[in-house]
Amino acid sequence: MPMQMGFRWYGENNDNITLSDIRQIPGVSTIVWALHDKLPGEVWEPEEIKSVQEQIERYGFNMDVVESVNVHDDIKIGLPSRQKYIDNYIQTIRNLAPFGVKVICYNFMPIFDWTRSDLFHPVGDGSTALFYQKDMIQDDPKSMAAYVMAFTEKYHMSFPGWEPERMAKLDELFEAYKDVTKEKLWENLRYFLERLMPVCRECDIKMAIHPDDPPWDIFGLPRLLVDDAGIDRFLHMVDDPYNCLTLCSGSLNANPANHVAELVRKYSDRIAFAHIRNVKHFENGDFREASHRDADGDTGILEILKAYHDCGFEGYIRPDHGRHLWGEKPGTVRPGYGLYDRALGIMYMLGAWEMMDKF
Ligand code: DNO
Repeated sequence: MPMQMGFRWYGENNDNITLSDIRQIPGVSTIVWALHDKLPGEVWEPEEIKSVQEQIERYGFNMDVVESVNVHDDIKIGLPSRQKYIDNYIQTIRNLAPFGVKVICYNFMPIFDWTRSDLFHPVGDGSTALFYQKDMIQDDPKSMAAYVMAFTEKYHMSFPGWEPERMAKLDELFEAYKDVTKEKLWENLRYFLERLMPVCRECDIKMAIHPDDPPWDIFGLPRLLVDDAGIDRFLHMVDDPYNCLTLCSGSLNANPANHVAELVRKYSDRIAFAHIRNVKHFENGDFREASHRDADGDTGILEILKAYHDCGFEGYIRPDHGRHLWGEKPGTVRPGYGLYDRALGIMYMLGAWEMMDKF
């Protein structure tokens, strides 16, 4: 079986892109989906999942990949109340299984998910892209959160991991995380996964952790999945074929010292889901997201695709963030998740892949 191409979709009334739009991109078989109105820790109910299934299957897609079932902070912090949230997570896994879900993408980043300082940064050719200005993301989490929340309010869209309900309690969250050292966070991750693994085996669902984006500590909060050593530790810590990776090339490559193609070759048997994103580095440590074409960034997209191909990768893959093109602007598009650049990315990836298949 070849690798399976996916496209992230935020759901009906939550995404300007429709399933009918996605249907017109050649080669897509999987909708990468989630119940975006669920807060971390809530159970996903079968009837809620079923209504998404009806929408997705009507267009001939499968719903094999969920991105994400987010993890409640109490699990990451290691509070006694984590037991309830782990039970809820397990119930969600059980509820997803009958719908054919095979992979759950999630992350274990404290407080914030992916972090950027500019969501619509001019690229120079008329398009815009996500941008990270290193000196703006040092010691002022509140202004960072205020920037994202202002966007959220103005355009009536919330981002997973940046739920307004959580951001409103930022002081409390920082206080709750204050004793969570890197080692404690590792321990809490291990505790969580060890409880999930028997259920994952029973349900045939892989847990695929997303690396930390960017791959370094921010605002004094520890981050774990940042490099080869972190990935190696993670996979050995819970050495189970259902404990897998979402290998996100762009997240990892924001640190130019990470060599993603080598990581693919080393860990291919534990990669359930591949995110392909290109990144352009600047000398001062800033970075901007780029088109998928190899030459447009510094991530080594072709080398990474070659590594997946050589390893006989049969998992799921999706274009990750793209630029905003052809009239896509704040209010009409989710930052990083426009239609056009991701569709171009798919064609680029499929072109490279089919060339390797045939010749
Ligand atoms: C950003 C995404 C992440 C990812 C989560 C997975 O666009 O790659 O937000 O979905 O970290 O839990």
